[in-house]
Amino acid sequence: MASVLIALGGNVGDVRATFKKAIANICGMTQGALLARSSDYATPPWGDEAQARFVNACIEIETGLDPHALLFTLHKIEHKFGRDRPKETRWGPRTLDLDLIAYDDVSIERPELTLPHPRTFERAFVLVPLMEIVPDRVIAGRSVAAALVQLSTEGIERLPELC
Ligand code: A4P
Ligand code: MG
Repeated sequence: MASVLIALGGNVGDVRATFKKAIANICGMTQGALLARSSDYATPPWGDEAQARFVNACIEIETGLDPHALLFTLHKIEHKFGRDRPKETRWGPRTLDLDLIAYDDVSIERPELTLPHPRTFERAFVLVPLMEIVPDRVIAGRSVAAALVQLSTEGIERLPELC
């Protein structure tokens, strides 16, 4: 079984409700166990700043699926929750984005799957939720905590738990 970190993001629709259902689907469709789930965070848009704020969260799961099968499953779940890739712009608005951040210590460099996710260390909206669940996890030679101190967390707000 592998320990996998997945980042969730979205800024279209009821994103927090989508996350709840998407996480249940991730566990069901990967036969995975949910080891940890961060809070949800409201975050300023990164990349393309002329769009609504995002909600972001991270989870850690344990799964027997290999990395490519796992990514394929995540894409199916994105689609199920309204993601329409052909109509999107890069870094633009979306209902649900599921990024594979790390899969054990596996390293892959292919366009369809790069592990660890190459933009992890540029993104406070990924590192802040990771800090809550796996602060000591080492990704590409750096701990989450050490990577986070290099970034501004301005505008990132932890959201209260949903009832
Ligand atoms: N791909 C390669 N490696 C991976 C991996 N480790 N995990 C490939 C997931 N996908 C991977 O993905 C494009 C292609 O990358 C896929 O076909 C997959 O095979 P995508 O999710 O459609 O790409 P993207 O969204 O255009 O780009 P990227 O760099 O993944 O960015 P994001 O994070 O997905 O960008 N601001 C805030 N605050 N919060 C956000 O969540 N998200 C985005 C979207 C922009 N700004 C944001 C947020
Ligand atoms: Mg993505």
